[in-house]
Amino acid sequence: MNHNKLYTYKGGPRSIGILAVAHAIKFDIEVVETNPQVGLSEEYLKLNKLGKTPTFVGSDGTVLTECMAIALHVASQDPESRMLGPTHMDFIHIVSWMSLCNTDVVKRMAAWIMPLLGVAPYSPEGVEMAKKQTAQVIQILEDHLQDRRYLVADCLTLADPFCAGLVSFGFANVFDKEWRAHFPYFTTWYEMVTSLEMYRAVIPNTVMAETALGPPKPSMRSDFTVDD
Ligand SMILES: N[C@@H](CCC(=O)N[C@@H](CS)C(=O)NCC(=O)O)C(=O)O
Repeated sequence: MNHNKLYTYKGGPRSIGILAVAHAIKFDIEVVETNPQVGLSEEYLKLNKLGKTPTFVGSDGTVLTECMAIALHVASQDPESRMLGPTHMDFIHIVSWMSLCNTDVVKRMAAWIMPLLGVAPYSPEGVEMAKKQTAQVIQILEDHLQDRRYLVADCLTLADPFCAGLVSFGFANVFDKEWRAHFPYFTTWYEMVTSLEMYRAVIPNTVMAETALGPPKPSMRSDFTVDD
């Protein structure tokens, strides 16, 4: 029998929300360890022509790339679940938050973090600029979460684990204690989502940086192949 499969790597920020929702609605997905940084098979490149992760292959042969599409597909497997929001407009807002986090938030965070990890060219000005731009986009979430527990409606939806998974990369590397003090509502929301059973089933221990990554050592510089 064919299983649903998700090709991704351990802790991949774009896959956490997908796997958390699958767990919540008891939709079985086998994770196939696939890491573009380690190398990809010819077979995988036929599924995902850009050589990115995640990729979903359903038990019925459905192939999906793009984490948002995969997450929405998985969440819709249980029509009783409210993961896609109680109303149609809530659903639209869920997609809106997912898109903001998967594009502007991830890109700005990556421009801050990747040079510090030595996997993108480093310049102090570039990192400083990316740090400011990250703060600007996270401020949108901070303002929104000031009087809300969840991103959309008055209940947990796909937007919460999906967006928390995406920003986990920031919390683990650069959103340190001092940074978090400027974004208390956003941080409280993140702590709430990452402590949910559905999230912990995927990431049992969430890492919060005590101090942000510093400039890379010369020995960390590589041949810069990673996008974000
Ligand atoms: N548009 C794709 C982007 C996927 C993506 O960039 N994934 C990253 C991992 S989170 C990747 O595969 N990076 C490897 C590379 O760019 O070489 C999506 O939203 O799923």
